[in-house]
Amino acid sequence: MTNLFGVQDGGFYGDEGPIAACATALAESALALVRVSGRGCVDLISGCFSRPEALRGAAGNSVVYGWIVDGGRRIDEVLINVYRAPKSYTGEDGMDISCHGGLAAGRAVLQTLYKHGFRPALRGEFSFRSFLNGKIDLTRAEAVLEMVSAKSDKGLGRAVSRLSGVLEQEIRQINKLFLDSLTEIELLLDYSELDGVSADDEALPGRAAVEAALSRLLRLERSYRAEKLYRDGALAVIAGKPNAGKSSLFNLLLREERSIISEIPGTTRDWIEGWISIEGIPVRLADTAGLRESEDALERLGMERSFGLLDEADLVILVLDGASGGDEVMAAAEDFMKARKGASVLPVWNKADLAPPPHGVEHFCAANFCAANFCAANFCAANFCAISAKTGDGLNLLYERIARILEKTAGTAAPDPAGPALGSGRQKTLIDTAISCAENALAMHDEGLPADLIAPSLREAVNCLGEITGEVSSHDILESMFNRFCVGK
Ligand SMILES: Nc1nc2c(ncn2[C@@H]2O[C@H](COP(=O)(O)OP(=O)(O)OP(=O)(O)O)[C@@H](O)[C@H]2O)c(=O)[nH]1
Ligand SMILES: [Mg+2]
Repeated sequence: MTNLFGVQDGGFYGDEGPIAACATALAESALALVRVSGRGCVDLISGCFSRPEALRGAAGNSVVYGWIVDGGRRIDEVLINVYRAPKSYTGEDGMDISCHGGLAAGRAVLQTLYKHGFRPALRGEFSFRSFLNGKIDLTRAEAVLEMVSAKSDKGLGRAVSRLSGVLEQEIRQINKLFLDSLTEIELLLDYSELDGVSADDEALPGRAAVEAALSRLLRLERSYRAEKLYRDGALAVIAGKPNAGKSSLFNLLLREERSIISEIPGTTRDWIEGWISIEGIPVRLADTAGLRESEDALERLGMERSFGLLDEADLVILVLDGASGGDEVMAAAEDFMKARKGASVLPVWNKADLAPPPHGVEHFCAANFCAANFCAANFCAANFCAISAKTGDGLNLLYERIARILEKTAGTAAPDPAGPALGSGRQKTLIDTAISCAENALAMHDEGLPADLIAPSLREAVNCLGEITGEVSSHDILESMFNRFCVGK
């Protein structure tokens, strides 16, 4: 049979043949889950199951106990969840086989299934079948992918919102606005033909609908930066002079003794990094070598690497040694800000347990630095944050400041978590094109062009939105998308 991609073979996306894969990691664990789906899968498993009749007679959404067997040999003691089409993830008959965890058991069960007529599932093939059978649209399929790779609670929450169809509904509603406008244009054109009225004399039918669609598209487009921040995270680099307490702060934020801390200046050479979550934002945090004039070749190499990271940083956490005195701290901050103009910098007054910052340090900062006219955008917006990396005092304020600056840099302040938002670069590209189409249509109308010349732009917008949900999609786009899933999903 020819499958969806025109291939005369069972082993490709789009056929309905029986497939099997391990849905959990093949590693030491209590349980492993082997998932199967496709035409005839219940009969095939019955051929290697200790209680074939119980399995064949099992209703959908029921559990059957028994052994996977190969000839006379027992392979594993399992529980099988049976699903009957269309009430399953894929929309086909399917089963989830709970077997013993670990490398050997899952593999042995899979090998037995392959011997009995299953083929290994391709990446994302279960989700692909779910899409083909109309169980999920493409935005929901992408949300599945996001859930698997979510790094924080907020990232997960947003993926769940897309999985529940919030984005899909918004896209369909916007699409309807374009379609309403197109219907009105077509009516006008038909009417013009009949009555000899020129279409160019008329106002653009459904202009208000196109304007409403455009404003909703622009809202979606803006949502993407926030989504990217919560999904992919940001790079925050801890920098400052040697001995300022950078590694102490790094360890404190990471909650583990990862970096070496010592009173000897120049302790950290190579940069070290780890992931943390700050108010739901995944943050890749890096500790770097202290910045100073040095003759030591290794230390200089370390500093060069620090500079490389600073160039990439979304935020620099500039650690200043409060114990060195107010003038010294301000001079160090000023030097850094001058050297890194335009960077997003959060100055941190460390060692506040030894030397608390002067009263009203925020005002102090504004007075000194804005007047100096080099830090208006970043520095004063952030202000000093006083902490002690030794006692942990001031940490909550630091978390809050980091989150606000990252949100500000991403151009989003606390986006509505329940509202529709884009979740992938693919969706963003298509939304951008739909926006251009809507803008073109309105501009053409402003120039007085007739409705029949404007209609193609609106049709293109409709196509873009259809591609987002998957109503309009070429096979290679689908294949490349589902290829990014893990096997078993
Ligand atoms: N009292 C006090 N001591 C601190 C604080 N933060 C760091 N220290 C001490 O300052 C010294 C230097 O700390 P590190 O964290 O190694 O400093 P660093 O900036 O990473 O130094 P380099 O890696 O050499 O660039 C250590 O002796 C720390 O215990 C603080 O908030 N209070
Ligand atoms: Mg260090």
